[in-house]
Amino acid sequence: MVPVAKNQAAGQLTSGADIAIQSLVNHGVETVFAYPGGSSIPLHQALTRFRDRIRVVLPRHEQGGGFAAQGYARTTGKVGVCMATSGPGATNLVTSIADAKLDSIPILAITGQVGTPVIGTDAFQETPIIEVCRSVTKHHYLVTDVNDVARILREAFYLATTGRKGPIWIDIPKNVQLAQTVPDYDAPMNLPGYHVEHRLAQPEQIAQVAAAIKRAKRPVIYAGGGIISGDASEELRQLVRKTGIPVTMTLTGLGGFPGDDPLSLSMLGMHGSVYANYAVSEADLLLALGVRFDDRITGKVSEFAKHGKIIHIEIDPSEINKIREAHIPIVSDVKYALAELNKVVEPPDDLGPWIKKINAWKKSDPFHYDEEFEGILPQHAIRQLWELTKDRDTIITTGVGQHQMWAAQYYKFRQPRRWASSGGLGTMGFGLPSAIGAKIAHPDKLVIDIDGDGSLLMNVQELATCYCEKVPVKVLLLNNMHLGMVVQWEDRFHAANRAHTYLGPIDHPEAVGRGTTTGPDERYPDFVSIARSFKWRAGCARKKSELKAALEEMIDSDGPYLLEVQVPYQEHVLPMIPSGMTVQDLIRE
Ligand SMILES: Cc1ncc(C[n+]2csc(CCOP(=O)(O)OP(=O)(O)O)c2C)c(N)n1
Ligand SMILES: [Mg+2]
Repeated sequence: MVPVAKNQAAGQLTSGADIAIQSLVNHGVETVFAYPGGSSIPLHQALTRFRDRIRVVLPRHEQGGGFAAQGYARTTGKVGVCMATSGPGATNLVTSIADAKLDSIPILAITGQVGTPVIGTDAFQETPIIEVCRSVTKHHYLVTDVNDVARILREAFYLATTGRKGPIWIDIPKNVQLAQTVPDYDAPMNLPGYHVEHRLAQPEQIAQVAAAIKRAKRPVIYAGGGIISGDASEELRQLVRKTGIPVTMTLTGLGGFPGDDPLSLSMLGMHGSVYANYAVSEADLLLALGVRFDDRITGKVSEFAKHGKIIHIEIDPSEINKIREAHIPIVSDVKYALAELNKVVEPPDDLGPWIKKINAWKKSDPFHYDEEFEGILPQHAIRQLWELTKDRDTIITTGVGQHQMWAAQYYKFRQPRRWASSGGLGTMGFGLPSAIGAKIAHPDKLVIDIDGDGSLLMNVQELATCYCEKVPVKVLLLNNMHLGMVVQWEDRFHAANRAHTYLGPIDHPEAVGRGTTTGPDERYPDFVSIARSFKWRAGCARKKSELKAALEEMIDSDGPYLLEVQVPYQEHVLPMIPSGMTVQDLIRE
């Protein structure tokens, strides 16, 4: 039974807007990231009637609201809710929804729409947003009847959180928000063809997997975001305890298994560890768990794990055999499948030689950088941050670029849901707003956005949200004054020809690749002044000797704090397997 809220007596005529917000309350929503406008005013008015149960956070850009909802969802597993008005408000949300789709993050986007009588007339602030978002959502609704609001909200939460999770978009015209009806919050769902409850591994499949593990000589687990979103981290740990099989993780799978465990092979793929890529390439059995064989993982697909038998456990049947054919394909909830497997699995007969080989690779080819470098290298800054925070419950978010890859390499996550980073879409601007959502969900945890200068600038307006909404996140800004990741590709594949990747004034020599030093002394823009004008505390570290104290000051500060660390732009993220290539083409230096 859904409890009837105190401001809605049973059987009472209620507006569509109030029904929508009551439905959020009924589904346990405590925070909504919402930016208002003409078409969503009734929804916002309704939100004020639920002040005691829902906190409304006003982002400074709808994309920021969408990413804040994602930070909330990624670090809790619950549905993140964002809201915007029609037209530009709705289109500003699109990127964050597309981002959630590719990483299977449960998000609910609610938008106001122009009234149904004028839909299709190019009315003021009309965009056919359901047409726009059709292919970047798991499902979407244009609500045309107030009697559908409660049912659709119910379906939306069910769809977002079951099977392969993902974003749902509900577009509610203003007249539907204002229309009244007697709501039925228990109205039956109407989802023909959606039967995720059947996706469970069968006993004979589990037996096949157990037999394959028993026979394996060189097994590797390739664990993805599905381990996190399927809450299967504990089952994965148990499987490793029982079998001794080493684990490599995708970007979105980090924390699914402890990054500093001796059996962790760290990240796999383009910027993954040498040893993870070697291990997968030589494996005779690859256990692919909650993964989708993304091209940043596989490189040249025909060469990927080509000596091994592949077991693919995945909840979305459309991922099975999509990129790489599996010898044992299993459509299942991964938590269930691993729990069943753990009941019967036995360790392979002798993993000794395999583990020895892996340990030799780990020793000869660890992640490394020039520790003697006199300035601050970004890798060094992240390793220091890890040293200083590893024993605290810390959540890390990132922008997209080199700093993101170094964060994935050098910050060792021990627990799931402590890492929020845009994997599939790779969206710059993700770091700061997602940190806001994470901090609101976890006020007691330390939340740090490790960001790049290009990425931070893309949603820099969210500095205001942090200050005004009292959300004390930290930003560790690795400022190289360049779009570092693109610079790296220019250096490697385009003879270092700079093509609009310098973020300073165009008359600087760096703009055409003629800078000789580690970059201009005076950084542009002045991020410390920017942060301070948003009433953040801020500091800057240029010298290696200043770094530790500067990080400590950031970590220990009570309010929002931005630490700019000035780093050179010449550094490359290594190792690197160039796009579409193989482990034989791996670049080390
Ligand atoms: C919205 C968006 N636009 C463009 C890109 C392409 N891109 C990927 S990484 C990158 C550079 C990022 O620069 P910065 O945030 O400073 O990080 P750095 O690589 O310097 O650490 C760019 C432009 C992107 N990923 N997202
Ligand atoms: Mg940069």
